[in-house]
Amino acid sequence: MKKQSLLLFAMLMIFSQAVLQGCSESGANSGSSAASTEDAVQKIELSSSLDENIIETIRSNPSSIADFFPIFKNEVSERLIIPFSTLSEEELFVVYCSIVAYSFAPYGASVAKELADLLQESVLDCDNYCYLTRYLFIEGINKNGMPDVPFYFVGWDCGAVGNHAEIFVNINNRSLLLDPTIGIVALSDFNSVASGRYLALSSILDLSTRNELSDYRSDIINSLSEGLYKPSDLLYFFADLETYKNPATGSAFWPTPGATLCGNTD
Ligand SMILES: [Ca+2]
Repeated sequence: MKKQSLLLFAMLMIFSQAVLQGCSESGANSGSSAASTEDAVQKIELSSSLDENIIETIRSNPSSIADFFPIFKNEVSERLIIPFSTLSEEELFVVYCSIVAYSFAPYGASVAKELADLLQESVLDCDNYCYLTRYLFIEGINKNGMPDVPFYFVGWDCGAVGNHAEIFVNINNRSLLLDPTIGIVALSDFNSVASGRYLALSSILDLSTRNELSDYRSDIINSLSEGLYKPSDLLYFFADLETYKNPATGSAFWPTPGATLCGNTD
């Protein structure tokens, strides 16, 4: 009996990790309007601030992200238009950390959670990009003296964007959505996204540099702009990195609509 209980516990933990770490595209919309709606998204092709030597320097010395931030600021500041041209220094730094995390590795299955492991991964997926964004931000502010700000790690499942992780950051009463898996940022808050409010395409900034996941990127942009996220898509909402990395229970026990109603946890 004891062995059976242990086996069941082990299976639940493995299953819950799979749910937490997954980034399925299966639930994504195949909206044909996505290609046309992307035209209004602010798209900036970054080059100098994501130079390969810079990324490798940050990989070997993460706190150096603070030193390279001015290059990013110079590259985007003249090109951003309303509303992104109003981003503060702190908001721009959060955006920079998310796009550096995006730049570290292409998309693929990963279970890494610690900074040293994340830095060496050859591929990353949604939750790992979120961990890395937070780590890089902490490394950066410890060096440049910027204030810490709340990061909210949000997981969705079974809805418009499938199994996916994103970050909401609140700075001076304004919220940014960071999606380092696909290299986009949106000026929106959790309640607006979760309740399916329409979002102006001009409030979405595309800083992606890879062609991978282009259909999924279009699906997420379409889901944000058309208000296709639903409260019942919520799988998790973690307010700190450590709890996000090591939840008190496996996802099969989470009292959220995404965990309770989604077929993944049956
Ligand atoms: Ca993962």
